[in-house]
Amino acid sequence: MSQKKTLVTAALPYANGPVHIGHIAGCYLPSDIYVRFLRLLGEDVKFVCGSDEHGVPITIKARNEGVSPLQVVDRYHALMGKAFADLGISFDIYSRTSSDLHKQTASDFFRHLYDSKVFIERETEQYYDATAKQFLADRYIVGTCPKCNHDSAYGDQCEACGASLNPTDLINPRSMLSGAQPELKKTVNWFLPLDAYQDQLTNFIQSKKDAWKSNVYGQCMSWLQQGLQPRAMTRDLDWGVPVPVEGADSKVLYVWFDAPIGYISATKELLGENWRDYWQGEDTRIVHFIGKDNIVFHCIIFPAMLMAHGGYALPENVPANEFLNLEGKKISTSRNWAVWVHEYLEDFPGKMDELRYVLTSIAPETGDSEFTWSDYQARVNNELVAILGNFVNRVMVLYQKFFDGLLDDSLSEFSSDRHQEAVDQTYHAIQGSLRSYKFKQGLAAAMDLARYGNRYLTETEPWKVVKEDQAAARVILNDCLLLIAHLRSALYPFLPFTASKILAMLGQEESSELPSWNSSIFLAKGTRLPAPSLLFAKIEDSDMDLQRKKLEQSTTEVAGESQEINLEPAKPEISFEDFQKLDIRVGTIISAEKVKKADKLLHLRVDVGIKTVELVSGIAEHFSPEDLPGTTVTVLLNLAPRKIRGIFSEGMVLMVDGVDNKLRFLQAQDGASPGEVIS
Ligand code: B3M
Ligand code: ZN
Repeated sequence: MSQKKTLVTAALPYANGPVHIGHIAGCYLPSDIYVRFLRLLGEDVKFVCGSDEHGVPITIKARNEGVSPLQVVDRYHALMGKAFADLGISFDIYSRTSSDLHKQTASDFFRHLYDSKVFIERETEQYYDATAKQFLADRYIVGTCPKCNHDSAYGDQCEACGASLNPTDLINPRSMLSGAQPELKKTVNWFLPLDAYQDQLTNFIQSKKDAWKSNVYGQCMSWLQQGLQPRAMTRDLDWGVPVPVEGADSKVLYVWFDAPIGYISATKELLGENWRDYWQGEDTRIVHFIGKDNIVFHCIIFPAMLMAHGGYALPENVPANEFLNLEGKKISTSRNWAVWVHEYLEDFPGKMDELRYVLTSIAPETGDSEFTWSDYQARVNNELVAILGNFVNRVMVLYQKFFDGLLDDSLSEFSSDRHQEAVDQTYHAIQGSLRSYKFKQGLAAAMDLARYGNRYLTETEPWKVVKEDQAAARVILNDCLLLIAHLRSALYPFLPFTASKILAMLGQEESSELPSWNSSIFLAKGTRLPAPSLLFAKIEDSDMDLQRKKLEQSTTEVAGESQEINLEPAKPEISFEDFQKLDIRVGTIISAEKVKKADKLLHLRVDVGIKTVELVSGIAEHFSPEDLPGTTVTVLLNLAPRKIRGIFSEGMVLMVDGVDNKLRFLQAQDGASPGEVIS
């Protein structure tokens, strides 16, 4: 029988922002540990990933920045690939879904289902922007939330009350692209009849009841219990893989159709024709590492696509993690509340394993968890420095001091079985943990071997023994050297950089070979250990203060969670004549007072050169009246007067309505005098 093959995939991150520690803890670190471990065991494993370069998040980012989607994905693909590599995430390939090979693969896959009459062709009504001449993705439609009246809810969700919406639920919908009111227009799309696979999928998921994590299994069963519905696999968009059907010119594949096929394309790019062994062979196992928000796509929709196609293996496991929070808040790319991997590595050069260690120790394996800088510091100082680093360093220093760092005999076996038992026990525990996707537990088992070493040193006190009996001291320290050599193997999946430092400390050449797992450690007679150096350095309080400050200073607070669009949508076009109708002038506030029984309103008197006007302005929550006299402002003068709380307001003070929810006065650069005109 041929050896079992394993294909490990890690979720393809959207190429719309850099990689942060939440991504790493959720998906990339556990998959990397798993793969490194299988490689140690000599298994036939391939590890694929790449950038997810289609989908609306990319086009929104491009729009916000005023660049093309391709420019966005090129930038982030490079940045993400480098961050992963720098942190030792050892993909066999980091590919991308804008590659021709991928487009062809996804297109062929779709065409196969299309030709096999799998899809339902269905006409639906979708919002269309007649000004921008395109159909609108849900995220491109804003309007008033029917549940809470928030006036800029998105077509798929209201960020204010959290309601999940359909675009047609919105009151007074507007297009983000042109500001125009979108119209409903008929369009044809191709739907995958998930309901037709309901039984097959239920059997598949139920067969995983014991093997899969309970959060993953539970989520799948709840989807199945609600009853599956056909789901559109094409979209009326212009960024994505074109739909390979005649007449479908302005349509692309649904991003969640093409993205998982990205795993297949990446395998093809890596292996050529042999890709089939990992996807279609008898002896293959596929493991998808993902975050919890991707469960349904990997456990229901992608398997349904594979079933519909036929000939593919279904995933053996989908060990999804929960979310990592940061200093008490949800990590957010758009609010810049994140620790970015590339910035971490700039601020803490060489400390890759410190981050890997902490993120594995706190991985959100069974529930959401939290990263704080003080916890990071405590774990590095109290565990990596005080336990692991301390053991290795003590042994190296003593060996140098007593024996000049020279091995006078070859080492391969311990002086006592109890050490071998401790080592065997470590390997066994790590193996058991990692086979069942318990990475924290595996790392803890490896660290226990360092604890064992420390205890052994403390018990035997070779620094005392050496005074009476050199040979006996050497026996103790030789045992310690062997323990350290085993530690290198045991730690390798988790802390690969440390593993190679240890190798050098043992006087061994760095080789391209992997450490051995379980046995056959051999240190040759005559080996000279280099001068001792520290494995880890203490993290100072001042560094942590800097990081906390950096986080606070760089975040941009906006109302609502995880908003990808912070800006108001564009408004419909107006003519120059329309603009010329506005009488906008510089003014100076003369006096300001609160309007009685109105928390938000201030009564202002403003000198606008040609006269003094009375204005009622809704800025009381942002400014104290006593601070305002003398402030230069900009006033729209010819707005029809309105009576507000008994006061005639003769115009409007123009404000900048910041994404940070702050109001700022619009002021002329270098100052200006009352009455001067804005044109
Ligand atoms: N890009 C979602 C995400 O980054 C998506 C994963 C695709 S995996 C095929 O959260
Ligand atoms: Zn709402």
